[in-house]
Amino acid sequence: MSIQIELENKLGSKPLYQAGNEEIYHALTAMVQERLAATPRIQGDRKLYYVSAEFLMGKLLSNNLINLGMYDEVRKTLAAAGKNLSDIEEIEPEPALGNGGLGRLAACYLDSAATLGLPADGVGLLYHFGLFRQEFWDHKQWEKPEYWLSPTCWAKKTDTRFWVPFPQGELQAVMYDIQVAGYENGVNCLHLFDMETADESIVTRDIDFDKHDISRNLTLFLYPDDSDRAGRLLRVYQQYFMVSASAQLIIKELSQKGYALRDLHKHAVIQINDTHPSMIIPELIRLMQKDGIHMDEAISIVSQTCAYTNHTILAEALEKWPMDYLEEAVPGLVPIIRELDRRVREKFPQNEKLWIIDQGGLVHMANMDIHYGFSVNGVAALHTDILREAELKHFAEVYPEKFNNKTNGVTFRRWLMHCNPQLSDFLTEKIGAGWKKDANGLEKLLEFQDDQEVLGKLLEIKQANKRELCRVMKEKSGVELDPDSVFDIQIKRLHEYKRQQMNALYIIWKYKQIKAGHRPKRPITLLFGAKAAPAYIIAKDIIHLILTLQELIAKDPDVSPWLKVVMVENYNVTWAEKLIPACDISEQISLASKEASGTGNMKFMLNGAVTLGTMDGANVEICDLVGKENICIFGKGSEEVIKLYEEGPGRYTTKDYYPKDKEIAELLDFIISPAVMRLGDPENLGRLYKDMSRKDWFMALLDVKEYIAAKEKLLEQYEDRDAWAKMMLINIAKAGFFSSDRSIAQYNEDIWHLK
Ligand code: 26Q
Repeated sequence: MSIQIELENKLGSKPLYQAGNEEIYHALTAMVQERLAATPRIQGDRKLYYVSAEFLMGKLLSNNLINLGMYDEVRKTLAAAGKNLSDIEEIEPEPALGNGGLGRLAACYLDSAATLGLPADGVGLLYHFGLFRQEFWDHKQWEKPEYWLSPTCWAKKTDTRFWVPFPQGELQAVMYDIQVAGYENGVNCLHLFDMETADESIVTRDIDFDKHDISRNLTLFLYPDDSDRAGRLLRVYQQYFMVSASAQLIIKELSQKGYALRDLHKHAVIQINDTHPSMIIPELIRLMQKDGIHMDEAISIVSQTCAYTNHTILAEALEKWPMDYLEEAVPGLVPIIRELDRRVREKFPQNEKLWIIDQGGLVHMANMDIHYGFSVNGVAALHTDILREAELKHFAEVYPEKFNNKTNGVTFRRWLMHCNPQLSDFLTEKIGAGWKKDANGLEKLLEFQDDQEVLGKLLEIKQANKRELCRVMKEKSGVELDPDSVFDIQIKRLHEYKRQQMNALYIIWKYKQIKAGHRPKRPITLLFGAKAAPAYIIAKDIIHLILTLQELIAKDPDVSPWLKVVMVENYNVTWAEKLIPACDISEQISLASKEASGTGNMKFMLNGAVTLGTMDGANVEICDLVGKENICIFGKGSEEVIKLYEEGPGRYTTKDYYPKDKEIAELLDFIISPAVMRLGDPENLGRLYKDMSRKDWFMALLDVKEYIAAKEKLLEQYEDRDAWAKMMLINIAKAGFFSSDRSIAQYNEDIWHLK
């Protein structure tokens, strides 16, 4: 049956050209879901469970069409009926079940595991409200609930249910499944647990809700917290609900395959995505003991089953739960955690840093994972080195064999084929389709690095993507962008270590330059997208500064023809898919040693942007691959930065820059200048000015001058369009390493050994 007939049947025999986009969306998803159901489930004798509190899947229609091999045909069929697939996709709400990098990585990994035909399911929570929807009012962020569930959404309720014990009584976990299709391969599953008693009506104003009754609130919200805000009791309840249901699912599947519980480690691997699911270790031990397995053996089995990925070096982001929280929320695990700690203390009586429970009664979740898991991995080469040599040095000394690196990757199905079909088709035309299955094949493009026609075409495609972004921006926010300006983009969660505030200092510098008559050769557009954790005051102040500068510049006729600043509202995966293909300069400017990897940096490179960045996270590997001539690196390196921190307070001090350095002082003073204070809120601006001039914990002032100089140099280079196109080509050609297919193959080779 042709796709057209199939769709028209679903439309109750209405011709496609007469149907509305919403009707077509529902017909299409129904058709895709039937195909998914008919696609063979990936089977195996040894299976991976990727347990994660976050899966930031993004919209799924196009991704499924691509992976099921129907994308081109559907696009053509719709076009013939005068319909546009991207308009239809608009109907789908984005499930924002993740904060940022870690959640999006989990989604890329599910796509790649299925693509490689590996039996690998994701397990997590079905939050009714995803990460808050961000609104801007008065140059400030406001948070609104982001509801995404509907009877036609991709998550389907199953009959699988488990009881999870809490002091308040048992709660029933209900499993929902989202099918995950591999690219031209079988399907795996993402299992998300919800609670039938969850009650959306307890949400009062915006994202406020009654925190007390876990039977009503447990699965309502994803914690809008990115790494540095203290978690609360509810988060412990959520984590336990997730891991207890996961553990029961894993055990059930094992027994369905006919294996004994004591053979768990032979048939299952559990990848613990950061410490959020760490309680799965004591929970499995608890369940095994209940089944009559002795503690020693239970510990041994679990330790051969669990592997841990670390995603952060920020000490304040490593989860440590006060023992009394655990006693209150998960008393059943407490004796087990105490026993696990007792064994560690017995083995390492002198080495307090290795203990699970510290002197202050805090339970260090990562420490438990490292002792009682068989693998510990970082997410980029530099990050893993820092874990080995600094942050987790004492552990690497006693367990050197456990430590390994798995540099992150991204799925090229979403981050090239879907978001940049023109580039994708052009690459295929030039080098064949082999890169879709083996991303290293992109290197074939290097043959064309001096081919004027190919270089011209790359510029043309970039221009088309920039125009498309202009169209979307106009439609969504009424903002007009100039497609002939340079597009410089920084999109990521708002965090001081990522240094959006340093980019804001550049804006101030450039504004002053233009005011003084030094106009750039070509207009510049600086685009931002960032959500701040609701309780992260300074992060919100930085958003406020950027939005205030945005207005100041837009209203200034001397400057606005040359400089435009736009922060997009509610930055999410869908926005990223529009912004990344349109980018010229990719901002990756974290303080060296602080960004574990970054994955946006990879997506930009793949789409032909040039990186402006520090030697941090995976930028280091990008630099190695493309060579120093094809990336713009600036700033202090990680060793110097780590030394500055080690030498203690006072070693790095803003006094060396402010007010001492006149150029820097001018930039900081501008934040509280009358022109800015009139437009913005003096409280926010004053607080940020104070923080940046007195504390500057992430050392923006250390690198800001080099940063400005580097950006100016890159803008200069942009004017040599041929040379720039060649840089673009080399970046695209070398991006193959950052395919998540490569990451997953390495996980399997070194850690999982699935079969
Ligand atoms: C912890 C405790 C309480 C509440 C919330 C949290 C919490 C929530 C989210 C802690 C961390 C996160 C997310 C971390 C994250 O996204 N890390 C990023 O992971 C990416 C994938 O490996 C890396 O590329 C980024 O460098 C890293 O910042």
